[in-house]
Amino acid sequence: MIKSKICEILGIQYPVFQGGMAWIADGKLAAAVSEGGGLGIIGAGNAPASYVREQVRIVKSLTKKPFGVNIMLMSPHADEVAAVVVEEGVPVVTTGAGNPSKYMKDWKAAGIKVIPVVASVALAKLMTRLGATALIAEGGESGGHVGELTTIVLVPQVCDATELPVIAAGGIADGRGAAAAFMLGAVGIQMGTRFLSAEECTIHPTYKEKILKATDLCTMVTGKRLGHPVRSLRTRFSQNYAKAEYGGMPDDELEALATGAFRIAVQEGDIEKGCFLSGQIAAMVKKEQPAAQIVKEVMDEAEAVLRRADSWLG
Ligand code: TUI
Repeated sequence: MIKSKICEILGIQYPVFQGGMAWIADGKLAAAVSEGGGLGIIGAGNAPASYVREQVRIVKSLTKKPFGVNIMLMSPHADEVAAVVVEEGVPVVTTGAGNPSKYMKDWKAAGIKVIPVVASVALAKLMTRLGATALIAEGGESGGHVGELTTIVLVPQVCDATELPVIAAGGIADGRGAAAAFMLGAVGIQMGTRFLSAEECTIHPTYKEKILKATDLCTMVTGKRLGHPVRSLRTRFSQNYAKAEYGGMPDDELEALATGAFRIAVQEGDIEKGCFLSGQIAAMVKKEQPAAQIVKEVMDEAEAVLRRADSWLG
């Protein structure tokens, strides 16, 4: 069984994180992943602090194992959510879509293990200096908010820039991807898109079906003009958005077009108004299964891949 230092640090069985996907990763999904031996993570997204508190209490009622909360730093509620994780004694906090420097001191004082997502070497170095527990290096193959660099380019550079354990994310959905991440120097992986197919993931059936039927060129990136590039499934919504983006629609109208679109996809499955966030790897997500089975299957497969690789050496 694959074990790494992140397992010891966090008290988990498998070095597998479930991405804290906004509107998707609720207490039920996070608890299922944690019960399966990985690290389940609640996605705070743009939700108010009361929602996050409620989801934290759900996880605590379903598992005694460690779990995390992802704080989306562009959220208008980020400050309140940052306080809730302290009040609720959340063991692990991950952050995304920004720089969490201003919260680090309080989180560390509360004994929280802080694991920021970084998309550049500069942020990796800053987070190392500020006392992060580990880093998630997320490449632009991922769904949602994306940085510039790919996983295969970002992960080794982040590993060289820090002494901290590095978790690889972006474009990983099976044991081959996990094995490749370990070869790049990572000690764990984070998957988002693969967990969209979990039985405990309660997204709208249309969303799940779209992921299970996705093909290689199914995703696209929109939102670059406003400085918030987002990867999602290529739908009428995303194509219309791209047309508006490059057709000179004013900024405020463009922003209004996207408002609420993630939530609409998740809860209503509306293909006209919803933005279905997805990583590029969706095409390799082929079946619905329990979250715990996903965690085990990916790590068993990674182990088999690494053993096979050894035999290449003659
Ligand atoms: O955060 C994500 N993925 C997300 S967040 C999200 S919700 C959203 N809402 C409105 C606009 C945009 C997104 C949907 N998906 N992944 C983690 C991630 N963080 N990927 C890349 C980054 C990142 C990028 C730049 C982190 C830090 C950064 O630089 C910050 C700085 O100031 O240096």
